[in-house]
Amino acid sequence: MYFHVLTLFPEMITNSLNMSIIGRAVEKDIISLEAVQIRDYTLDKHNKVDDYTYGGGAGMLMQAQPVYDCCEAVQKSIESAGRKRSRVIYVTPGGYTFNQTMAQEFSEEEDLIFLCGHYEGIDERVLEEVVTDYVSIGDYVLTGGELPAMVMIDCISRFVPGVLSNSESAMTESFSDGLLEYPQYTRPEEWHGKKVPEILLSGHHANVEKWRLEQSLEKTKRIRPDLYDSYMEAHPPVIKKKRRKSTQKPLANEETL
Ligand code: 6GU
Repeated sequence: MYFHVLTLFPEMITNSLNMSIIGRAVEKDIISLEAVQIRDYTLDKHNKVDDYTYGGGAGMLMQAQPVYDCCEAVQKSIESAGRKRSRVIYVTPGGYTFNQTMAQEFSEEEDLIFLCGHYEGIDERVLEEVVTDYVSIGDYVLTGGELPAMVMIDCISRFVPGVLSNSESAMTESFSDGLLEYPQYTRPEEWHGKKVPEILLSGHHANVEKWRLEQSLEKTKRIRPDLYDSYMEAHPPVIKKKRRKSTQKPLANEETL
């Protein structure tokens, strides 16, 4: 999978996503990460990429021309490599909120272009022409789109085959089944006077699984009642009815029927 990040601060991208699991995937050529300097595409003789907003108001806006030419150059390079034009994600607090389902959907693309704004944003006219998806990472405001782009690239990459090792994929993680993760422990058995829950030392696999599910349910109900309600809707509790033999004494209220 090919990620392209259009930004005024390419080092933010290249200096951060070169480590750990994502760094390993880049080394192994499972994903490729290219940061493109938007400023390199300005036709302004002073290399300017921003200007005041029409109608007034604080702050500067990124101009249409460098953003458009930068994005078109990347699209052309994708097409000349024999791949189809890419979706373009504008990283903005004014977009749809990113989630695990969107990450999975994006991971099925061969290329993704992330457009990172700075200053007060980007001229609306170029957004209308190049952007296919408007995506935010949550209800708070950051100074630029680079961190959100990195968050999304990290999350999307986890769905790309070969990025996670078997043990990394097998890990039961928060959101993978709609519940928050249960607590986990490693050696030593006692630390700061705190003991590892007895059941985890029992070797009784079924009881361990039952305990973990209970822990997940309790934690989700407390911290994320919204997720808990969705989970319960999708997994209604199974009520085992006791089958009553016809020879048994009728129920108290049955005689009145
Ligand atoms: Cl995608 N961009 C910026 N600048 N701030 C944000 C955001 C995006 N998502 C949440 N806050």
